[in-house]
Amino acid sequence: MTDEPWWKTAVVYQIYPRSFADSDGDGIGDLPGIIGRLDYLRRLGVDVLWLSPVYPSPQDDNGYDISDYQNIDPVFGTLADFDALVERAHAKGMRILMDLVVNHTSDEHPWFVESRSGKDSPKRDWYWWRPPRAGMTAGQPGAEPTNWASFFSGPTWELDPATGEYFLHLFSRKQPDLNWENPEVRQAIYAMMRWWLDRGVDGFRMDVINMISKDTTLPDGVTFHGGSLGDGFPHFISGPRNHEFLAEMHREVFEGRDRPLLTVGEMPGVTLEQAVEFTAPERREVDMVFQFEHVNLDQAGSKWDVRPFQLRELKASFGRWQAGLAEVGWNSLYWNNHDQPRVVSRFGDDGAHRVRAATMLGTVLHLHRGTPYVYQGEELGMTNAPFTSIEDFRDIESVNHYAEAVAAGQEPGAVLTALRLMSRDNARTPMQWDDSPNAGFTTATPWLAVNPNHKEINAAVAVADPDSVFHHYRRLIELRHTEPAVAYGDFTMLLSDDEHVYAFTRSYDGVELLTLGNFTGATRAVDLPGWAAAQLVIGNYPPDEDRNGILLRPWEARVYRRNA
Ligand code: TEU
Repeated sequence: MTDEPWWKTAVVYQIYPRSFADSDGDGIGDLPGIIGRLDYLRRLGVDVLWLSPVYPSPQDDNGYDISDYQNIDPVFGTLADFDALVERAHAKGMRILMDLVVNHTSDEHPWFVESRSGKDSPKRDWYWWRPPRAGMTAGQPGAEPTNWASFFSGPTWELDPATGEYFLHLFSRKQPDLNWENPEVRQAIYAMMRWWLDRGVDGFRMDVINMISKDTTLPDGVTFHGGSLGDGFPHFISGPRNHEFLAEMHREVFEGRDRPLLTVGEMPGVTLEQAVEFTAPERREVDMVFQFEHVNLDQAGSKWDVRPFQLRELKASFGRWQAGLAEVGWNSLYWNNHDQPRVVSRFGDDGAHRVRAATMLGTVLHLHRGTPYVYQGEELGMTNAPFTSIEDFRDIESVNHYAEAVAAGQEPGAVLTALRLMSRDNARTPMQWDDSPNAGFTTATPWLAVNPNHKEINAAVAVADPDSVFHHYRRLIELRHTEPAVAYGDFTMLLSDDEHVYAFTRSYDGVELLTLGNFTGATRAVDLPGWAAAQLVIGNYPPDEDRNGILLRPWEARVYRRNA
């Protein structure tokens, strides 16, 4: 298997720098804070560290609004700190992945400042400027060039009164979309990417990289519930030149570099068929994509319309992606990131069975075929936060949604209930290092409150306890490194109609692995003859003496191994 890419046996750990470790007592995490925790990460055994954005930014969307692509925001440190982080991480055998946010910049980026300075600015065409809708005047309700709704509430167009034109922003009005149709834009981005690779980074996680090619005719979208805003998705997701742009980026940035690198495209709304194309090795676009199907299963319409999650649907979704990317391409595997609520609260049990549920979820995910991503705190079984009022939230998406929904007449209590379940701030509460007042994250007041459960749930306690979520994740990562069937094995879903138990096999080179996960708090019998006597390679309970059948205890996970 020596000709397989290195990332097929790798596990990535995502750091949200703002919430990871604060070294200078300003309540916000920083690069020296990360350096101070590298030994913890090495102990966990991860191969790659992906940093959410640390570039200079007005922080309207916590750094996903970048005002300088080639520097570090002072709140996180300096370029020297960054170089030190790369050097120390490399010395400890871990690679560094940068977040690449090039669908949009900050409105404070010099490119946009220049672009908005006038209609004849040489950079005018670097962004999407359009006059008001035909027959309407600038500023009139509905005069926006399209009816698209932005991700963070309201329309995707903002009027610039000085020139009477609108600019496009799929996210906040402080995140204007770059115009990838313009080759100068693309070349500027590629040059910046080469600069980071020359500096020693090992690849990029590419933010919403399937939104960079829009339908240039900018059609209206179908309106939502008879409202005035419409769905722009079909017009900017995986658009006509998306493949061309990524192949060009590959040629301009990655080709000919002999170091092992990694590219992962974050792609909301990507279909399996598209993912095959984006990740087919001979097309040279990206190594793997983040898809969203499994994290949309508990949503009825918008993300705030939460509905109960069905295990059968989760299995059907993962099963389809496993099969679809079996021959060509590769999966990313994740439960969590900085945009998703905590998985143990979402698909597990964050009460009495928290440790078993977290370890079961980790086992099921890590035994799939693909590259697993661990989001900071997931390896501790960190939970959603007990937000009590809108003042507790910081995320622009949550804050804007609350204001818009309440203004539209929704009951504030109901809006808060949905935010408590789905807000991105659930993932962003500070990392829980110990049981001290601010969880060892900071000596100051943290930018977002620490979860009070850090008294029980924290890294110090977990590292000292061999049965903790931490050590279970460590063993899962080690298993991927040592058991080729975990990395390369063929995947077969079993018991696809079972509503309670997740079951599948992996097989490779005469070895077969069976993974079982009980997604309930009740005991469940599993009827899979021939397995009870196989070798148990990992589990989250003490081994069961009964070798005649398999009876899974609440939230139990087991991985068996046998020769095929
Ligand atoms: O997110 C892209 C994205 O579409 C979602 O994950 C988004 O957070 C969610 O749909 C909102 O409901 C990426 C980043 O991960 C996210 O943090 C940024 O806010 C966004 O792009 C803009 O850069």
